[in-house]
Amino acid sequence: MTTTPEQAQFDALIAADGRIEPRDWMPEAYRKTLVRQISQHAHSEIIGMQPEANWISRAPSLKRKAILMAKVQDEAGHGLYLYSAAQTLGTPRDEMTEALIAGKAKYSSIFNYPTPTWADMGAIGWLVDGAAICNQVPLCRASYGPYGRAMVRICKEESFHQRQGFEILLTLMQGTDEQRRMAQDAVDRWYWPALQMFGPPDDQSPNSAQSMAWNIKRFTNDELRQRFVGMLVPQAEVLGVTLPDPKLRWNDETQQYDMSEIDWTEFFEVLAGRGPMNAERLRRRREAHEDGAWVREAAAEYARKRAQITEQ
Ligand code: FAQ
Repeated sequence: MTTTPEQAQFDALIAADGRIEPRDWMPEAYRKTLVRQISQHAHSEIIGMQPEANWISRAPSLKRKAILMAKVQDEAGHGLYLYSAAQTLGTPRDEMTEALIAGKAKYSSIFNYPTPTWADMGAIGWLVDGAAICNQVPLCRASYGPYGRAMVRICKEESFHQRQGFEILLTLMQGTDEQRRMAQDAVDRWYWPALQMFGPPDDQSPNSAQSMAWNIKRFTNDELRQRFVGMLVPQAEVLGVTLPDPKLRWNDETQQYDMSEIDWTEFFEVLAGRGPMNAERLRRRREAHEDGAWVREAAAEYARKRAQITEQ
């Protein structure tokens, strides 16, 4: 196959670690993979509002409530920047939303677990936002300009989210025996799903090699998972919680953490829509979309009238 001048220019830009912008020529497969990843990421932020929204009305103090509300609003904002980034690739937002509510689009497995206690707010901030940061900081250097730039702001906000989760757990760990048990129980339930956020193991990750060649992903799923565990170990010591893996220890020879086998059957079940909360998350999302129909109609009508006025 002969290389076209556009393809050669694209390849040269990628080789020089440059940025691809919306009006630049790009291979269709590059565009498709970006729409896939960015839209899944946007859906995750939007669905990801639900597990924490569950606790806004029951937060233990006014201050906690204000912080949690701000965090959940941040997630909505992240979803919006990401949908905007995906739209620059030519896929309309409506199309992405339709795919989500029809149950055809993927979103992160992590948001299909329930949040039965207040300590879950701590565990989500510490572990889920912690994993999100670990995975997303390298995405600030993604070769697609609008995605990389959106990630910079998102990562700053995620890092505040992670600290607030850590602080919730620290407060509980300094409390009564019951509060400490509640914190440990939440860590036990969120630890393994948080490790699964990084995606399947490298030998079962069909997209990694190409995404790395295009400088979208900078590290493999397993590399980032290892980095995350390395980040958690000293923080767990400060908190006084135990990471629920009896085999977890540093291996001097391999220069990485040994750990138990992750339950990939559970992961693939969740991806297939059979996790504990998949049906509920989609039902709620559909309902919110339907409830918002009048807002979309009113906004469209307002825009139509404004356009008429400016035409006159
Ligand atoms: N869940 O070949 P790979 C957040 C899918 S953070 C569901 O390795 P890739 C913040 C994958 O899409 C969470 N599906 O794929 C927050 C692919 O399916 P496809 C969101 C998963 O793309 C915190 C297939 O498996 N973060 O929202 C998962 O190279 C607190 C094969 O996998 C991002 O989206 C999974 N865990 O690597 C919000 C980050 N893992 O499309 C609220 C950006 C894999 O071929 C509260 N995304 N799959 O049908 C990425 O970095 C990558 O897309 C990976 C997957 C690493 C997720």
